[in-house]
Amino acid sequence: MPTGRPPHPRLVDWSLLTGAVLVLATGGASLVTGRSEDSWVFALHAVGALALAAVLAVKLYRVRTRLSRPSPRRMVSVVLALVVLGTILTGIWWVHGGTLQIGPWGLLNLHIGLGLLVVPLLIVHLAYRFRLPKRADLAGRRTALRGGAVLVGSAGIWQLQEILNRMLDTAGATRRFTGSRERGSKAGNDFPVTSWMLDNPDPVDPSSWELRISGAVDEPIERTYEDFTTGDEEEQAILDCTSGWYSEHSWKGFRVGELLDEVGVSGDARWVQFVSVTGYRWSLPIEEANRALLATHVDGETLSHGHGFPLRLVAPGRRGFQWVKWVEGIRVSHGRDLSEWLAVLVSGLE
Ligand code: HEM
Ligand SMILES: Nc1nc2c(c(=O)[nH]1)N[C@H]1C(S)=C(S)[C@@H](COP(=O)(O)O)O[C@H]1N2
Ligand SMILES: [Mo]
Repeated sequence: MPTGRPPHPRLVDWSLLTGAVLVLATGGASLVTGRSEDSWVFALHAVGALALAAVLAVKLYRVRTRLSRPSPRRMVSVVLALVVLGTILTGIWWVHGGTLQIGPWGLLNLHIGLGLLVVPLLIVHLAYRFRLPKRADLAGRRTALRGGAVLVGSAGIWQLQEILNRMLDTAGATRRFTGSRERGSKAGNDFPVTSWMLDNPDPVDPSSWELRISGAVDEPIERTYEDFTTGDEEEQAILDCTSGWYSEHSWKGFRVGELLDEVGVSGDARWVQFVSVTGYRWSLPIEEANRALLATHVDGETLSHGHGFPLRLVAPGRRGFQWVKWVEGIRVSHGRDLSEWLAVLVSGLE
C-alpha cells in the first residue's frame, strides 16, 4: 500500500462528501426494499460506510489541533463529526448483534435517526465550508492506488465481520441481508406488534366493519366481514420491519386481483392503495397489488387485533411498514397518491 505524503485536504473532504452521499442514499433506499435482488443496496451501504470511517479518521487527525479553539461554526463541525461517528458505531454495533432499548426505539432506530440527523448538519457544514475541487487534487496514480486500497480494505473488513459474527455466534450472525433479526416465525400471532408512531385504533368490530373498493373501478362496492370468512389463498412470506426484526409466516386470505376482477378495474389504472381505519395507507403498482394478499389468518390463526384484524395487506418483498393493517378501503387510481408518505408518518395524530 502506498504511504508517505498525506492526501490533499480537498481530496479527503471530497471523498468524505462522496461517501456520505452514497451511504445516506443507500441507507434511505434500504428502507423501502426487502427483495433479495436488492441486497446490493445493503452491501454498498456497509462497504461505503466502512470506507467513510477510514477517510473520516484521516480527516479528524488533520483537524485535531483545531478542535480546542471553539467557534459557532466549528461547533457545527464538531457536532457533525460526533453524529457521524455515532452513526458508524451504532451501525457496526448492530451488525455484531448489539441491542439497546430507548423507550419504543431500538438500536437500529437510533442508527437511522443519527444518520438522518447527518443531513441538516452536513448542509450547514457545507454552507460554511464548500470549496470546488481542483483536478490536480483528485487525479494521480497515488490517489487511485490509495482509493482502491481503502475500498478493497473495507470490502475485506465487511466480509471478516461475518466470519467473526459466526465464530462468536452473535445475534448478528443470523440476520437477513436487510440487517433484520428473526422473531417469532411460524408461531401464529405470537410475533412483535409494531405500529408506526401513533397508530393505535380500538379493536375493529366485525359486525360494523366494511371493505370499500373504489376509484377507477366500474362501480364502487362494499364487502362485509362475512364475505371474508372463506378466503383460502395461502402465501408464505416474510414481514421485515425497518426497526430490525423479521418474521416468516403462512398467511391466508384473498388475492387482491380476485377482488379487483369482481369489481372490474378501468384499463389504464396503475396503482392500488390500501387504506387503514386509521388513515394510514400505502399503494402498490397494480400488477404487484393483484398478486398481493389480503390476509385474515396467520399460520391458521385468525389475525389478532394487534396484527390487523379483520384484514391486513401481505406484500411479499416489501418492508413491514407497507403491510397496511386494519384495511377498510382499496382505492384504484391512475396516479400515485404521494400524501401517503406523510400519512404513514403522522397517522394516528388526532
Ligand atoms: C452518515 C450516515 C450513515 C452512516 C455513516 C452509516 C454507517 C453504517 C455502518 C458503519 C454500518 C455497519 C456496516 C458494517 O459494519 O457492515 C451500517 C449498517 C446499517 N445501516 Fe447505516 N449509516 C448511515 C445512515 C443510515 C441510514 C440513513 C439508514 C437507513 C435509513 C441506515 C441503515 C442501515 C442498516 C439497515 C444497516 C444494517 C446493515 C446490515 O445489518 O448488514 N444507515 N451503517
Ligand atoms: N394501519 C397501520 N398499518 C401498519 C402499521 C401502522 O402503524 N398502522 N405499522 C406498519 C409497520 S411499521 C409494520 S413493521 C407492520 C407490523 O405488523 P405487525 O404489528 O403485525 O407485526 O405493520 C405495518 N402496518
Ligand atoms: Mo415497521
